[in-house]
Amino acid sequence: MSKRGAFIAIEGLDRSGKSTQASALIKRLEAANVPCKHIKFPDRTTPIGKMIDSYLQSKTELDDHVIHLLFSANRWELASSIVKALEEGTTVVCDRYAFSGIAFSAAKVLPRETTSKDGDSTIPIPTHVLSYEWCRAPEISLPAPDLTFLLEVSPEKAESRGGYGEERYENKEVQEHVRQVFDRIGEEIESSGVGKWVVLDADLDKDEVEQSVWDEVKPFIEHMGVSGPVRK
Ligand code: T5A
Ligand code: NA
Repeated sequence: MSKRGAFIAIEGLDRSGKSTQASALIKRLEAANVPCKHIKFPDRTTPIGKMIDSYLQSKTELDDHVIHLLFSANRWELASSIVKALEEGTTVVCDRYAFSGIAFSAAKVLPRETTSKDGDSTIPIPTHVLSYEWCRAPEISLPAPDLTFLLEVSPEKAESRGGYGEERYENKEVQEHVRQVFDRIGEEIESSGVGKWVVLDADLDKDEVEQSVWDEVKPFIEHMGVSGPVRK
């Protein structure tokens, strides 16, 4: 049986350079004659994607449960084509995936924080709108990445990069909550053994990050290869 393609996801906070790195990785794979395909979520071109786009630009309001399910449905629209490509031997590079879906939704907190009294100081307790488990449920059984990069960017660097702040989740508080959920997801992936989770410092120059990505991907594709069925 011929080798299947690798499923590689690039995740991270807003403006961490995911799209830049996904494109760079595709170029490197093409140069190495590895059959590959570049996909991105949200895919704003489908009817569901258009609803997501309108929500992200704050042109429409949607219940938090509804937008979460739309993001997930947007992935399910492409799920069978991802499996098909992998089985045909094509490596798929995915710019954001289910981990963004879980992290951004589970990070949502009510604007009014509950407080608890500790001596003289009041400690804010964030009240989450959607539970982690609820956010994870619709993502179960989607094809699972073999390798996921989490690009870590500092708030200062993210803000200095073009266009930051134009869309709904692009503010410091949301991003900090998202960072915490990404850490939890990374721990779960590492302990489950399904797929590899690699955290990279995305404050560095584009070229340095690109090299770090390639240093992980190259041996993965050449030596370890990807065997067995697509994992879910
Ligand atoms: N979302 C997404 C959910 O809530 N649920 C979901 O299920 C999914 C999939 C839009 C929002 O949707 C949320 C998360 C998001 O808030 P998106 O369409 O992926 O998601 O967002 P984009 O705006 O396309 O992408 P980002 O803002 O996340 O940016 P990227 O892709 O991380 O960054 P990139 O590569 O476009 O770079 C941004 C700028 O920085 C420069 C680039 O040249 C560019 O100008 N740059 C660097 N500069 C210096 N040093 C580096 N290392 C650099 N890397 C990039
Ligand atoms: Na992007």
